[in-house]
Amino acid sequence: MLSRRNFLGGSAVALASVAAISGRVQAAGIPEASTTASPTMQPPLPPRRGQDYQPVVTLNGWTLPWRMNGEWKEFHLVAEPVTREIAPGMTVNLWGYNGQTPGPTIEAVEGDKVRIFVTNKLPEHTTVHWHGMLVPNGMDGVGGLTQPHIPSGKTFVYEFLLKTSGTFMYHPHSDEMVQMAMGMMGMVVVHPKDPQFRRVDRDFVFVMSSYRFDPGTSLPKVAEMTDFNIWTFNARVFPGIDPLPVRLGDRVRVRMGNLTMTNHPIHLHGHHFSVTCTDGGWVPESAQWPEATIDVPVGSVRAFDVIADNPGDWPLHCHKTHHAMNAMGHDVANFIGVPQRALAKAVKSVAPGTMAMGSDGMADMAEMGMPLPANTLPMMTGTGQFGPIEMGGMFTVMKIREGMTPNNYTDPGPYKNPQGTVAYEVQTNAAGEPARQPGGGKSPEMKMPKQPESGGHHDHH
Ligand SMILES: [Cu+2]
Repeated sequence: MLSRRNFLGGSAVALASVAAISGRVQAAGIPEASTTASPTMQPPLPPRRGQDYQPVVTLNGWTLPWRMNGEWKEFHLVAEPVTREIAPGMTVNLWGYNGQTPGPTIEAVEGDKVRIFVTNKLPEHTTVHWHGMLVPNGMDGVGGLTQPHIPSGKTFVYEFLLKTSGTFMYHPHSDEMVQMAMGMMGMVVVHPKDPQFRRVDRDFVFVMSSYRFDPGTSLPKVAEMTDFNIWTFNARVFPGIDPLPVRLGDRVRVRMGNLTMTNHPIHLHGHHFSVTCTDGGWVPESAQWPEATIDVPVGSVRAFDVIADNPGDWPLHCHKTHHAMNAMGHDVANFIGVPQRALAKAVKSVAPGTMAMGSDGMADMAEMGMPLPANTLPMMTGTGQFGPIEMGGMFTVMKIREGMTPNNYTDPGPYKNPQGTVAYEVQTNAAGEPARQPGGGKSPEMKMPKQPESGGHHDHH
């Protein structure tokens, strides 16, 4: 069974007495903790040895390097305060692992024995829970219940055998409300032992998190339970979220964890896909059905597989409109249908904070006299090749292109639509009315079915 024999790099001497281990020797036995503070997507980490697999790419993130120690795959997580750029223009103070939040993706293979060192550099105790993973009870990371909390400044070790492949998450079960609201989370991807099982060409992963930042501040309100205003994929919002560059014809997997306090219906344009994996394991093919939107419940993982057979720039986003936008007040008055330029000006003079909607879009809020406080983001933003995109939050783009080289994840730029395949403007008549078929619109010839005088049911013939 799993033993601690290899804790000091396989030295049998170490067995003599645990008490004899000096801090220095113990430190030498701990793998170096890699760290990065960059929100730039790091290249996938291919397996150097052991079973072959297609490594995942973490949006605006990275995979934690490991080392082999005998038959153990060793990782080192460091829980610590971090800064995170949510998108250019907004940088916040959060907690995370190894230099950023979310923590690095932990990637391994079914059947691996993993040893994960966790060093706590937070100002309070913590633990790491391995969400969805089939571990011995004492490795489950529930502070007080399955282990003592890891005190500030201490290092604990988790050791377990990866019994099943799939997509999982990690987060504290220790002052959970505060620590998860502060961004303590990450993803675990366990590849199947059989490299051909459900193999894909590109494999993306991210975790969804939400925060309440009052505009102009850089610390989230950790006691907020419902009224969040920053909705993220991997602690980034559009247009700060990496696109998903894909080669035309690739089989693509997108693995999504949800550690926010509400569900997210994630929608991919231009394709149909199937959910192939949850945090409970692989979905049998006989149980899959085609979808264009998949709801990711709270505390769950959903992964879908899609054949990228439709070239273009396809949004991948949460379908709750307030999750595809950024901070700022949402309780703005609605004057849609009223000529707004003049009205907005007049109303704003007596009611500051009022803004026009439904006449000019939200792209030019600054022009409409809505100055942004420091360190926040426009509610709807981003620019595409045809103009403002007017989105924020949980929104990114799958960019499907012919002939992209495998393992190239650089942004290919805007899609060059073939001639004649873009929605276009038509000429209208002098009155400004679009041309309609004769009789259209007024429908004088159209007869409505006669309602029986007495009401009740319709008369069908
Ligand atoms: Cu959502």
